[in-house]
Amino acid sequence: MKKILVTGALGQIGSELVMKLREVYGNDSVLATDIRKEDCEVVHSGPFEILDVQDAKRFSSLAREYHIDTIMHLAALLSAKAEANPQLAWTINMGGLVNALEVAREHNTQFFTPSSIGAFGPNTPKSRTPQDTIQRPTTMYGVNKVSGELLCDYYYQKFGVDTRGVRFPGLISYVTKPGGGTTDYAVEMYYGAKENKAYTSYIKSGTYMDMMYMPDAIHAIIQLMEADSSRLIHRNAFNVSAISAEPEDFAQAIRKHIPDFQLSYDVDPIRQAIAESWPNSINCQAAKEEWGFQPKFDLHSMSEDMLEKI
Ligand code: AKB
Repeated sequence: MKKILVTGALGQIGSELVMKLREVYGNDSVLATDIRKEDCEVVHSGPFEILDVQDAKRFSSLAREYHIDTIMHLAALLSAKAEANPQLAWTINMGGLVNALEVAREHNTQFFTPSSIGAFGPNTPKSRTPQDTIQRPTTMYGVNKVSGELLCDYYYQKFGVDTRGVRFPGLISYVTKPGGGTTDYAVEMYYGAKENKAYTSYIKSGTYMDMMYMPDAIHAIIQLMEADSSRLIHRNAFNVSAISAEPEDFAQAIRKHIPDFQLSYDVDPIRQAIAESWPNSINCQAAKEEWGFQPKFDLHSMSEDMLEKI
């Protein structure tokens, strides 16, 4: 029986990943951890422990106590928040990752952590960005993500830890809102459309970024972790995406369901600069070939589902 420890379990990805993992592997097989506790399904449907990922000793003792064989390390600050406090981002994002990898090494567990399209920078090819290419990000978040990818590969090569990861695009979900990211505008637009038939975007019209619907993201994590290790040429981390879109594309998709939806702009220069340093669209061929990545939702099916479920 699998025993999975998830950090950052109450965050945007964690809150859906934990519920899906519990459905697949059983409630008691998934230990959800987070720095805070809330009255929610993740806390009530299976084991939950408070864990600050900076506390290496507690991290290790929880892994021992629950006989953990897989760690899914999600706790991190997102791009805009990291840019507002780069020193804190380094401490949490890198300190937490080193601790998580050390626990994986000590307890001989499989390991997953997400990288991001933020691992690319302004001199990366912008369209159909290859799996292996220039990675010179200009944000602290990007520096953390590239360092994290290298560190995970190092733990695989040096210590034999079975580390795997994906470069996530902006993730769109109606369950838990993201916080402190650059791609958050896309999620906010659906809520704006449902609540007020209007949204003011902090990202400029014409700025393309990769996006994906959360059910596809959760499925991708499980599929990658279940993949035959011998098929993986790459490990940390695979390009994955389903949609390349700019604010007007979302507005048009929303207007199919809410015809009088109004989109206006009040651009935030900091998040706009981050967005402009990222690719317009990434190439996911390696993920498709090595472990069968195949997202189900495009912009229109995602928009229909989001607007129905919010
Ligand atoms: C962010 O905007 O920071 C994240 C990401 C793309 O990694 N959603």
